[in-house]
Amino acid sequence: MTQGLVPEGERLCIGVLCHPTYGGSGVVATELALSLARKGHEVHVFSHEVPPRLARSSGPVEMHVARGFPYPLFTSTPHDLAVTSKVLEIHRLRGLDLLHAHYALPHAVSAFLAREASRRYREHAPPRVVTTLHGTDITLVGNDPAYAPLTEHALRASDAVTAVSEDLARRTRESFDVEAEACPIEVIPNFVDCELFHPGAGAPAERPTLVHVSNFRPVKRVPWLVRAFALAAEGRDAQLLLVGDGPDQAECRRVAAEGGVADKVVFLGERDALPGLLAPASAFCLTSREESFGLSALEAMACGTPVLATRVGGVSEVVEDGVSGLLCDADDLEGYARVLRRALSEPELVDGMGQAARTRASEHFSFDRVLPRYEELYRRVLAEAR
Ligand code: GMT
Repeated sequence: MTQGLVPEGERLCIGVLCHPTYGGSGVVATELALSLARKGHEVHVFSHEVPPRLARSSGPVEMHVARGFPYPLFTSTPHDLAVTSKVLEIHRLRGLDLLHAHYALPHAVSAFLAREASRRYREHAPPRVVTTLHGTDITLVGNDPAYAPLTEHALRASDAVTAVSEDLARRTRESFDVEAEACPIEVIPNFVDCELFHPGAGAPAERPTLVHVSNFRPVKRVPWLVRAFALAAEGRDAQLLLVGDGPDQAECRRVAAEGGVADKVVFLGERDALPGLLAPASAFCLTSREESFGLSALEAMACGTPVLATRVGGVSEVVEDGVSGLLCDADDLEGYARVLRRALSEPELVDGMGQAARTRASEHFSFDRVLPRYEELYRRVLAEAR
């Protein structure tokens, strides 16, 4: 076993497994894959669809879309098996040094299975497995009794595990027996492209504007945000832009109508042009019940837009209360409405916090700061196997 790192100049062959959604884990996986490829590594992305951020990029990664096929015996099509099988096929041809699984389920399991299955190939050493935990893969899905034993096994069997915040690492240790293992959970925060997400993007807003971006799942509590906005916007010229789509969208429309703000809440649906929507806003709103990090909040901060959020999970590791945004208890609807009112009526406060937000994003979470931490981890994990 070698101590230290695989040399910096060595070109690595990396497989990235991720969900092809607008959600943050797919964004982080895609941006990481693209930057590694731009640095000269051979990068293969595996998923059952092309992740949206990759679809609109001309970056030099190889995308492998692997889908199962419907068969009457299956209640649902097992795309995960097709993805795992594709990883094996590419490994045999190209010799993947490392598999980076984003979101524990099913990807850490797929990567583990691919690594074990590849042991019988003689052409290449089995790939090492790095798993990155993103949030609900631990807090809502992975720790559910339906999956917990397999999640725990996949974490223990990974050659390294990272979490996107200290809070998520702590919750993983609380939920699973992983601390005894040789590979402790390393915290590597999410990152943002501060050139793409920058202040001044987009046309100036015509009225005081709040913005929210998510997949409208119940954990995001977007109807709660609309309720607070209805309290805050009464008698004011203001609008709430809702970007994204998902199961709670219809409920949001109902709450907006009930609260008398249907004409002040704009449903934009899924959009790619985020900087132009985030930068002109007075503030970004995030009212989740659980949030391991809040990548969309970080993207807003990089645009110089302060964040008004509930104090949950790892959010306070990203947004400093009173400096780059304002935080509020998750069950305090009136308190959150007061925070919204301040953002809508105190432009100096918004400007100051917006500048602080941009500084925090670029000094702590820029691409250039975080990417080398993943590369160093890869080289360490590979050196351990040699
Ligand atoms: O759980 C989700 O909302 C999906 C997941 C994803 O795929 O985007 O989001 C999690 O990962 C993001 C990227 O690391 C984090 O920024 C989000 O905070 C996290 N979501 C939650 O913890 C609710």
